[in-house]
Amino acid sequence: MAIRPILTAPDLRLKQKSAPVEGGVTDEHRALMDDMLETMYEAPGIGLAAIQVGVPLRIIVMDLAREGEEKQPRYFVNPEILWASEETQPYEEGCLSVPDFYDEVERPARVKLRYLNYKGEQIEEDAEGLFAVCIQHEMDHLEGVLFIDHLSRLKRENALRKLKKARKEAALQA
Ligand code: K2U
Ligand code: ZN
Repeated sequence: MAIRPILTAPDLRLKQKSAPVEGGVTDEHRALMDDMLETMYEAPGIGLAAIQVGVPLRIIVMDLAREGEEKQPRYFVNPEILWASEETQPYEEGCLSVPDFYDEVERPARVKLRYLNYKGEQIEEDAEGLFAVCIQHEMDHLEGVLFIDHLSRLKRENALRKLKKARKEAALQA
């Protein structure tokens, strides 16, 4: 397993639409998911999409276990939302690709998912609460959408300006 670099905005690769995994889940995909999970734990985060480590495939990993709880890794290949509730819920989101910026995003409170798991088996599952928030946040990544794209233009431009300033200062100190 290996920790991979996480792309940060405004890297244009994050705006790509990721391609479906064709022909089933292979050992190569599983090795990628193992690396993604190790990268996510180290960040730390609770979810990660393959595009965030530069791989434009429809693959997501997640672990919603709390601090001190046993790890509960989850794997989602070619995830689809079959149904979403009209009821929405706000959540203060962050993103490993938009560091140090948090803001409230409104999303459907409950969704019905269909995806392939680590073994390549087809699963249908209902999600609510933080699971619903996280899977929708990660599925946005598969469409090239960041959570700041759901905010006002002023808030989005403010976030990107802060990121560009931080990147310039880091380059000067390197
Ligand atoms: O996509 C990512 O960058 C992973 C996010 C997932 C996430 C975003 C918003 C809401 C829930 C999950 C990172 O895990 S951001 C860090 C984080 C950690 C705990 C709770 C919320 C966000
Ligand atoms: Zn994110």
